[in-house]
Amino acid sequence: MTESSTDVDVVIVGAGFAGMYELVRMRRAGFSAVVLETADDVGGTWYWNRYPGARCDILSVDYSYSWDPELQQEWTWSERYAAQPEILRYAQFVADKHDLRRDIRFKTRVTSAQWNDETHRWTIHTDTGDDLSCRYYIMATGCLSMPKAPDIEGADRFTGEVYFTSTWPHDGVDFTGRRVAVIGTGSSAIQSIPLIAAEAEQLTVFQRTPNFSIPARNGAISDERMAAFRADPDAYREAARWSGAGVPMDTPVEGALMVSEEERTARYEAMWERSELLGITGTFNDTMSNAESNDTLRHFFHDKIRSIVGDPATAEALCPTNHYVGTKRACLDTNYYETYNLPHVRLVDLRTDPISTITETGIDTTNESFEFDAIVFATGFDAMTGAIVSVDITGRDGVTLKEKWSHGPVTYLGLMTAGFPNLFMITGPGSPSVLSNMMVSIEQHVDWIADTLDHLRKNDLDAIEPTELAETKWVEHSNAFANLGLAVTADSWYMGANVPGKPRVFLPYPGGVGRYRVTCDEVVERGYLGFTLDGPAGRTVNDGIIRPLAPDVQVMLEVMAEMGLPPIESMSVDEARTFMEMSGAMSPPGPEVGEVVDGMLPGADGAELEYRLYRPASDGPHPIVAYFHGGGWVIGSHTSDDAVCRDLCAQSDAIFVSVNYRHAPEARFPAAADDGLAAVTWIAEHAEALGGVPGQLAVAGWSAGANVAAVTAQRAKLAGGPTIVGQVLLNPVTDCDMNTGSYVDNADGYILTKGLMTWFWDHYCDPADRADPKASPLRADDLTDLPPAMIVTCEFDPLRDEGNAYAEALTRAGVPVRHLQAEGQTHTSLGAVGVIVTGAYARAEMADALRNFFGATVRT
Ligand code: N01
Repeated sequence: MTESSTDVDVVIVGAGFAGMYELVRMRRAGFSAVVLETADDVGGTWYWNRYPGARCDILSVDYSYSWDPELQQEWTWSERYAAQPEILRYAQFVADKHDLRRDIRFKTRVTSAQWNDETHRWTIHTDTGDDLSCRYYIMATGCLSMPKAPDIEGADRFTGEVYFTSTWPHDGVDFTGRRVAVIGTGSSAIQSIPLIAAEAEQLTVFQRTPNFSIPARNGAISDERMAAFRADPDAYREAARWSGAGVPMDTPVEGALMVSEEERTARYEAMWERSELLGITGTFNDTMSNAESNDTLRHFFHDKIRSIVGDPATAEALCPTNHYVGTKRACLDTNYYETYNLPHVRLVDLRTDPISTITETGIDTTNESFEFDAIVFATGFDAMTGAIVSVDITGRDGVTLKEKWSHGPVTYLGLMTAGFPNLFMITGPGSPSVLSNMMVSIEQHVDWIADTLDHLRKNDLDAIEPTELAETKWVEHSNAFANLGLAVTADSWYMGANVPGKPRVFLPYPGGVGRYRVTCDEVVERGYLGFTLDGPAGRTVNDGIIRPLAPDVQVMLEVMAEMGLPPIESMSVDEARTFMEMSGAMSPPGPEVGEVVDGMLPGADGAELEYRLYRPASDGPHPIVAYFHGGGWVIGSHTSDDAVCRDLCAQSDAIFVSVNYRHAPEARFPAAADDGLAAVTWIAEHAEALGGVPGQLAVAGWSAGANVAAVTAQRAKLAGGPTIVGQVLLNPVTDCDMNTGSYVDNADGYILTKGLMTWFWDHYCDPADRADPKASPLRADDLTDLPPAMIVTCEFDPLRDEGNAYAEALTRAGVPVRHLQAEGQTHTSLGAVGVIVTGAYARAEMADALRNFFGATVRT
C-alpha cells in the first residue's frame, strides 16, 4: 500500500448505471464506498459511445432506473428511443440529484487487484498511483465497454482520420466533403451510417456479416405505453422484473409454424410496425429454438430488405443468410437500408471481396483499392469478459482471473467466481445481462449484492465465495440452456466469436430475467446455497446445486405448475385416464414411421387385447419389440406411448408392438404380468405374419410397463420360451419398497410422486402379493440367464434406486447390462419426445441397445 492509500468497505469499478446505483445502495446501507472511473464523468457506455445516431434500442421508459420513485416522476424522456446525449444527461441528473460524484474518483483506471486471504481484503491499484484497500470489490464495468482491438492487417498505417464508434470525440466529427469508410455493420454502424452518409461526400461501408434491423420509428413515446406506465409505475416495473427480457411483454403461446402463412406474415408485419427490438423474436415462441420457424422470419426480413433497397445486388448482400434472426444481436435503425439508395453510398461485401490490408491512404480489398479521408471502426467489443480480465485480478493462491477464465468465463450466477472471494460482477457472464433490458438486470444484481453484504455484516461474516461444485453446475446449466436454442450456432459476440482467439462459449445466461431472479432469490432463501461464508462467526460451506434439473425439464415443470393441475392421485381412475389421454393428445406426435397398424391379440385368461404395431420405413422383415406402456398398471393404453414407440421404432429399425395389457383396478395383479407373457408368446408365434424375423424378439417398457417387460422376460425364461433376445427397461418398477433414497428425495416432486406410486400400487396389487417376483422382479431368486438388458433410470425419479438396484442385481447374476442414469431428468421427461430435447440421447442409447440385441447383421 502506498501512502495515499484509502481503506473502505467497498470499491466499485465503473460509474455507469451499475456503479452509480451500487454506490447509492452502499451508502444507504452505511458502507463506506468509493467508485473508480476512467472517464471524467458518469455515464459509462453513454459517456464513451457518442457516435452520430447513438441511442438506446430499448424503449426509454423501460431503459430507466426504477429505484428512485421521485426520479420516475421528475424525468420525462423526449423520445421513444432516447439519443446518447439525453441518456448521458439522465445519468448526470441522477449523479447530481444524489450527490454521487463526491464518492467517485474520475480519471482513475484500476490496473490490478489482489485478494489477501489473511485479512479478507482486496488491495486495488490504480493508474494514478493511489491504492485502496477494501473488503468488497465490485466490478460494474459493463458488458460492452472494452473495444475490440483492430484485427485488420495494416490498421495502424492509415494516415487519415481514424475514429472508433466506441470512443467517439466529444466535440463530434464533421464529415462534410470527406470520403469516409465505415468498417462493420453491427448496431453502432447501423445507427451511425445514415447520419455519416448525410454529411459525407462519399461513404463506403465494409460489411463482413449483414445484420437484421427493423425501423425504430422514433418519435414521441406512445400514449398507450406511457399510460400503462403512469397508471401504476410500480406494477409496470414489477412486471418487467419477472418478464423474460426485462420489459413487460406478452409471452407468445404459438410457434411460427402453427399458424397459416398469411397469419404469420400479418404478425411479422405488426412486429415491423411496432418497432421494438424484443418484439422481433417475441412474435412466436419457437423463433429462437426452431430453425424452420426462424427461417420464416428470416425470409420476411429478406423480403423487406429487397423491397427497400433499389439495387438488387446490394439488397442481396444486405440479406443475412449465415445466421438466424436474433442469434446475433438484431438492431433498430433509422433509414439504414434506405441509405444504400443514395448515389454516394456504396456497400462492399467482404464475403466476396475481403479486405487485404489497410493502407496509408485507404483500404485495399482483394479486387479494389479505395482512398479515404476518414475510417470509422464500428468493429465492436471484447464483450462481457474483456473489461473484467483487463484488470490484473489475483485471487486466492495467486491464481489470476485471466488464467482461471482462459477457457471461458466460469461464474456462479454471473455474480461471483470461486477462488476470488468478495469479488462481485454486475451483469457478469453467466447472468441474463445483454439478453435483457440492462437496467432491470443491473438493478437486480445491485440489490442482490447489497442485500448479501448486509447479510454478511448482520451475521458477523466478512467473506463469501461460490463453491466449485455450484459454479461448475451453474456453467453447465447455462450452457445446457443455450444449447437448446439457435444462438449457439452463430459467430456472434455472445459466443465470443468476434474476438480472434477468444474461447467459444455462450456468455450470457439464456433462461430469462424472471427465472433468473427466482433462482438468485432461492439461493438466498436456502441459506446462500452454493456459497462458502466465512468470518469471525465461523465458516460455513453450503455446497449444492441450485438448478440440477435439465433446463427444458425445469421449464416443462414450471409450465405445468402454472397450469395448476390437480395431482393424479387426487383423481378418480376414470378422471386420471381421461387426463392421460388429453395430455397425450397435446403432445407432439413423434417421428413418422413406415406404417401404423392396429390389431387384437389374445391375453391371459381369455382376454382380448388391443395392440398397435409400428413398422419402420425400411424394407422388412424386421426384428420385433413387444412394448408395454407406462401408467402405473392403471392408466394409459397401447396408444398412450405413441411418440416413444415411433421414436424407438424409427431409431432402432425394429417393429414395435405396443400391447394394451389389462389394467387395474378392474384387472388386478397378476393380470398385467400374465398378459405380458401371453402377448409375447403370441407375437413370437406370429412373428412372420407381423413382418418380423422369427427369433428376433425383445421386450421393452416404461415405468409399470417396464415392470411388465422385466417380469415377462423372467417368466419366459422360466417357461422355456419364447426366446427373448433383450430387454429395454425405462424407469422400471422393480420393487415394492417405497422407502428407498430416491423415494425420499423425490417424494413430492416431478409428477411421479410417492403419493402417486402408492395410488398405483394400491390399485394394482394387494400388499401381501407385492413381494412376488411377478410384481417385484428384483426379488426373484434367480436372475441368471436372463436376456441382456438396457436399463435407464432418471436422477429425479422415485423409481431411480430400484432401477439401479435391478441393473446391479442382473450384473451380479452375469447378465450383460447397459445402464444409464440420466442426470437432470425425471420419471416422465425421457418420454417427452420433441419436448425435452435434453432427454433425446437416452432414447438414442435405448435404440442402439436394441440394435445390438438384434445383432448388426440380423437383416442381411
Ligand atoms: O459491435 P458489433 P457494435 N473486419 O460487434 C464487424 C450494443 N450496442 O458496436 O459480424 C471486418 O455488433 C463485425 O462483423 P462480423 C449492442 O448490444 C447497442 O455495433 O463479426 N468487419 C460487425 O459487423 C450491440 O450488439 C446499441 O462479421 C469486422 C461489426 O464490425 C453491441 O453493443 C448501439 C471486423 C461489429 O459489430 C455491439 O455493437 C450500439 C473485421 N476485422 C451498440 N471486426 C444500442 O442501440 C469486426 N467487424 C443500445
